[in-house]
Amino acid sequence: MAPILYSFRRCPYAMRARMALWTAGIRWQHREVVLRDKPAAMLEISPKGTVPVLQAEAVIDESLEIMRWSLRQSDPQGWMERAGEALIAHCDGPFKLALDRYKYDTRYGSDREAERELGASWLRELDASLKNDLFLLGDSPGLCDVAIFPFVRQFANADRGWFDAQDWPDLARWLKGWLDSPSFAAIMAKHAQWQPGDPVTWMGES
Ligand SMILES: N[C@@H](CCC(=O)N[C@@H](CS)C(=O)NCC(=O)O)C(=O)O
Repeated sequence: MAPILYSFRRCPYAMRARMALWTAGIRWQHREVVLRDKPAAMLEISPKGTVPVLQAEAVIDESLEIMRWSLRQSDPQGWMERAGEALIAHCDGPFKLALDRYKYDTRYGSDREAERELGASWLRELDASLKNDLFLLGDSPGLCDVAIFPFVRQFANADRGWFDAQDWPDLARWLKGWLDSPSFAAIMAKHAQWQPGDPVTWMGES
């Protein structure tokens, strides 16, 4: 049976999972989730209640694991050869923390500009490394590029004017490359909320 993916369009974790499924050429049954109204079928297999959740031969409810599972099926661009685990750990740890505290400063009672600077200081490091290479770990994309760009997108969108005014041309070029890519356009297709009994929404290549 084709795997089932519980996903939310704007979630950066779900984006990275869909990018990997798509690039691996996997065909999946797409179930669009609304976070305030999570389907019982998803909570039954993954009670922690985060997206993405992939139901394949086993249940995988961590985005990086879904990426690795997809790339074990097929890794046509050799993403696993440039995994960049340390970069991903920084993205998912300190950068995500600063991103949330920048974007939702009223909710966290945080200092918006200080948090933005914490995130930006790492982005300046990425920009410096992108001066030598087209991608974060060389001239071809790796797991880390795909795992990280959805979070940089979110950071950029928090204040697009400010982001665009920064002097990080190689970071901006790298982000734009991902956002303009056919794979990103494909995985950002809009779907109505999934309801039990709906006809299957197929995504990915057959
Ligand atoms: N570590 C998880 C994090 C996933 C996550 O936090 N997803 C968010 C949406 S972007 C979520 O589902 N939050 C639960 C909620 O908002 O109820 C992963 O990598 O898959």
